[in-house]
Amino acid sequence: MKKTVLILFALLIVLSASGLAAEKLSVYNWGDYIDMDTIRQFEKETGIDVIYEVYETNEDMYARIANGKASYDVIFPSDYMVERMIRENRLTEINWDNIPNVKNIDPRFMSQSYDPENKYSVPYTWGTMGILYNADMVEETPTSWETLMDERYEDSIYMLNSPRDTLGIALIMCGYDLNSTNPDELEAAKQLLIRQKPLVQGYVVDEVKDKMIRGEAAVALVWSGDATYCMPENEDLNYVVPVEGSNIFFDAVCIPSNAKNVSAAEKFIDFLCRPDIAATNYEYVGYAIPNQAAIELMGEEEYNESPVNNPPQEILDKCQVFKYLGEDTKIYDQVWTEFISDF
Ligand code: N2P
Repeated sequence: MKKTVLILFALLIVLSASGLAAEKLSVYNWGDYIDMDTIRQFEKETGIDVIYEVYETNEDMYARIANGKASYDVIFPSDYMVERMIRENRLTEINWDNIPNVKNIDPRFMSQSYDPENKYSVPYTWGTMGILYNADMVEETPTSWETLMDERYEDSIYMLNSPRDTLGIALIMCGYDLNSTNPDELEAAKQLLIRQKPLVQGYVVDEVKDKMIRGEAAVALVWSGDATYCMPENEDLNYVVPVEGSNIFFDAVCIPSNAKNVSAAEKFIDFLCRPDIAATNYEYVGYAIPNQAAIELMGEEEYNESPVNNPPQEILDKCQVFKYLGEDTKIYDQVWTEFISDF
């Protein structure tokens, strides 16, 4: 009896010691923004355990990092949020010697305005905002953001529960710049969203995909990659970037300044830049990718067949990137909280 207890004890100690020894990498990403097989393959190849958590918006991710309660090794901020986090010293400079696969990234996606010397971010995906519509449920093919105010779609519109995205589009609909910091213009955008309320079935983020696939609404404000994800699942679904112009976004991979395992983070980022990994990951995620070698691997022609991920230049020319607005971000926070809390 004594002996058995002792053996059990010894076993416990060995088990917990090996548990401690396993290297860990903590990844914080948008929902549905990586193929879980990509993670499993990374774990298998490196022996590193990935702890994976998801968020729905840049603002949620930022709040969690800024309040200091959590530390992550890898995050996926968008352009304006990269800019903000650089300015606030919240990101680690990337050691490019450890990311040799960056050579696969099309140089056009490097050194953009949000990280001009490309010190802190590795391009991951890009896309536009637009309208996902169900051709069977709309009266005519949408071409304008006005569709989102069309009374025929009462209770049949989904909007994004994301402050910059939804206020940005409302600003465009009012004829203003999507980076406006003018309080009167933001108030006008909020009033427009209040007028729109009876038409809106819900403010959602990741759930929009299943809802649109099931045909629960006629139209939805979405990010292009979510349209790519939905369209093969329901042949009535289609995507349009409205004529008034829209937002184009660039999402990146970064290492927060309080990361605990920078070397594993670099291994992970380099892995994501590998052409075979970027290609299979693209098949799942659906967002356009900056990885030229992966695109060639999949076949450029096939990749370019997606009208959602390859909008014509005249459409791209009408799209603008969100900028970090400094102190004026507070106006957005305030207007958005006022609006969404009594939706
Ligand atoms: C994926 C989130 C995409 C982020 N669910 C758009 N910037």
